[in-house]
Amino acid sequence: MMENELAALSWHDRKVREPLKARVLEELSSLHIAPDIARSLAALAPRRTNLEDPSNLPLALLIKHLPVVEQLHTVNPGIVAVVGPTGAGKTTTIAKLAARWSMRHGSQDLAMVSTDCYRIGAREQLMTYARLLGAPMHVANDGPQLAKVLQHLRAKKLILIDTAGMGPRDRRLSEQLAALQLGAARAQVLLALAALAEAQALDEIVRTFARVAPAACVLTKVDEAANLGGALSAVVRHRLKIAYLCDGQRVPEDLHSAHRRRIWLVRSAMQLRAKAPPPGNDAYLARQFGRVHAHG
Ligand SMILES: Nc1nc2c(ncn2[C@@H]2O[C@H](COP(=O)(O)OP(=O)(O)OP(=O)(O)O)[C@@H](O)[C@H]2O)c(=O)[nH]1
Ligand SMILES: [Mg+2]
Repeated sequence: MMENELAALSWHDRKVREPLKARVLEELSSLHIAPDIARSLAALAPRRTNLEDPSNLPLALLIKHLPVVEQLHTVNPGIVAVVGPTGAGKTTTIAKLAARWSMRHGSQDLAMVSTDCYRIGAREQLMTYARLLGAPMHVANDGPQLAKVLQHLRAKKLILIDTAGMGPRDRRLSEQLAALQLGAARAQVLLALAALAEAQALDEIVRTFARVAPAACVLTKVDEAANLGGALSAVVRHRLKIAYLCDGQRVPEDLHSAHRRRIWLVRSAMQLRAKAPPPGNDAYLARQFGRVHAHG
């Protein structure tokens, strides 16, 4: 009890002495941003601000430090593999990327590969999109087969590899990631992260898939998330750049460049706050941020 009271006192003191930083902590917490990320962003807050409206500072900091891929108009040519947990939107993202590409360049230089030999219907799903776009679709069951398929497709400018969805604790994941490393070492890996997943789950996913060194992530299901704090915290914590945002099932309309949409993303996080009650009442803030101050 005494500890709580001390934390409350120290949080109150902090609000008086460092109003801007306290404001950042308060505002970011209300967006469900994790305390460690709120703290590290608050540390970057100036003592004074020349912003016309200082209440914009927390969001300005978040927008500034949100890792996004900057030079992205559409997909870069090459080999792109999309990995991630089950149902994160990998195949749909591949369909969106493929459709975007073929709208710009036609489908003659495009191919798709499925390495999903686990889920019934997974290949058919990709095949349906490939047929619609008039692009070839190949399958590969392991690393050597994947290498062979990619060799066969070497003249193509964009090859999109769809992988089987597996959670971070799935024993087969290691096997699948090894096959990808062996068969498609040159592939740029995109990690599909569903924004609606829980903060801790997202964190575990990012840590597990770091093994295949994702170049960036695709934040999917932004339209379905109750709050965006978990997803935003995970990408900032792991400095994982967001390449694309997906906010619906439509192919390809619901795929957007994250760089162009970063302000929109932070605004969406704010709008969601109106719907979901924030955790940031004074007792919560004192517990999270009071003691840090008390310890210096
Ligand atoms: N609302 C919404 N739904 C999406 C989005 N992206 C994908 N979906 C839907 O989510 C479901 C799963 O998408 P898939 O693309 O099959 O996911 P996956 O990661 O390939 O799934 P597995 O291969 O089974 O691991 C489908 O119904 C998609 O239409 C999105 O951004 N928003
Ligand atoms: Mg799939």
